Amino acid sequence: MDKKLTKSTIGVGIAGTGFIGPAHVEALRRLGIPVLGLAEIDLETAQKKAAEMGIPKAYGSFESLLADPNIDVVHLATPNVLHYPFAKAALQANKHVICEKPLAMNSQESAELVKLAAEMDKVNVVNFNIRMYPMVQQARSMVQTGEIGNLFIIQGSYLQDWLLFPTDWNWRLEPGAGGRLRTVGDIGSHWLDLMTFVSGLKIKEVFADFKTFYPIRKKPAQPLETFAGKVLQPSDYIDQPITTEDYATIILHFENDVQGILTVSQVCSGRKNRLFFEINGSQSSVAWNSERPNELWVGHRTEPNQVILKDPALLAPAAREVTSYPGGHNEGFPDTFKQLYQKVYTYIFKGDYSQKPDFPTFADGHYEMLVCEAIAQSAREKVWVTI
Ligand code: SOE
Repeated sequence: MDKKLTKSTIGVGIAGTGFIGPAHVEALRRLGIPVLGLAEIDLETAQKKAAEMGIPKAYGSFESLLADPNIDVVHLATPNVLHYPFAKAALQANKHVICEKPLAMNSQESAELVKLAAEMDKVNVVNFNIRMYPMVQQARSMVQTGEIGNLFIIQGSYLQDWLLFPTDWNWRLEPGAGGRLRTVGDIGSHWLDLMTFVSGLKIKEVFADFKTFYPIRKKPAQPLETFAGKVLQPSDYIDQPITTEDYATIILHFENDVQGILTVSQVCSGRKNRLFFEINGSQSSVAWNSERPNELWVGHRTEPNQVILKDPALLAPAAREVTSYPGGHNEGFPDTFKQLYQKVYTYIFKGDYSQKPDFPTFADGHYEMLVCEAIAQSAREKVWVTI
């Protein structure tokens, strides 16, 4: 019989210590959930990272982390190519899994993970953290209560600039590590997940147009961590052909005849990490920008527009639930991880996995893979593709 999991008995392990792994660890600690062990590509790296992060156990391989009977939950924050094999092995080893997006390299793999998680009765999560911003939850509540009216248009963008220069390099540029889709898979997946979450509508069909502005980039001799290329001097580079997209615009047809349009890019100078959406309905509009996450714009036709500032006293119950601080005390990116794991671990500790989860699961990750594959096919064949 499985042991009863509580904050004092649970064993959490993590694989991946780049840009995002430490965000997982920090959020868990803020919730009073200790991280027991860390796996890296070899024991020396694991011991160094574990010492830096104050994690008691270091494993020189993912297999040795899984072999530890004290590990109950595994967080996967590795390059994308490892998500599927690691999630599969973790489920087979009877562990709960919290995986970074995208869940897998293709929809065959993600479908298999959905099935396996159900068979093993394990909690399965895809780290779509952006759902957990209070003002995102507020927008969703406003859609649900009818304040926006019948939805007409869902529009927006996700723009970054950290791959603007041909000397900018990261594993995400290489299809073997990051997948055949880059900008769409890396950041478009967040926007697409968010819009199906906020609107409650699935995407029926897509038409996509891609551009790779740099068909050749300069790859540094040394491996780099995400965003780190910005501070390096351009020296010792090798030419590397690029097949993944720097930019995409995608026309979307949602259920209920709702029209959508999304632009994603990693080469927009000045846009650091800006996810923007605007939803226009028959009553009003709502818009949000992740670089100003504590504000929600509400647009009206017959009265002045509003900007709602994050203040739990003024928010809908679902938004209040993911808010930790009073009005005027800003919450941001790291807080979304904390709020997501608060929901996930509450669910794990309750122990009844037949209940509907209130967080993104492998089923959501699989749906995202299907949407992304349709987008890739549309860009390739220049046709509308049905999901
Ligand atoms: C890099 O583009 C990246 O770190 C994504 O992988 C994340 O999901 C997003 O949070 C920020 O940018």
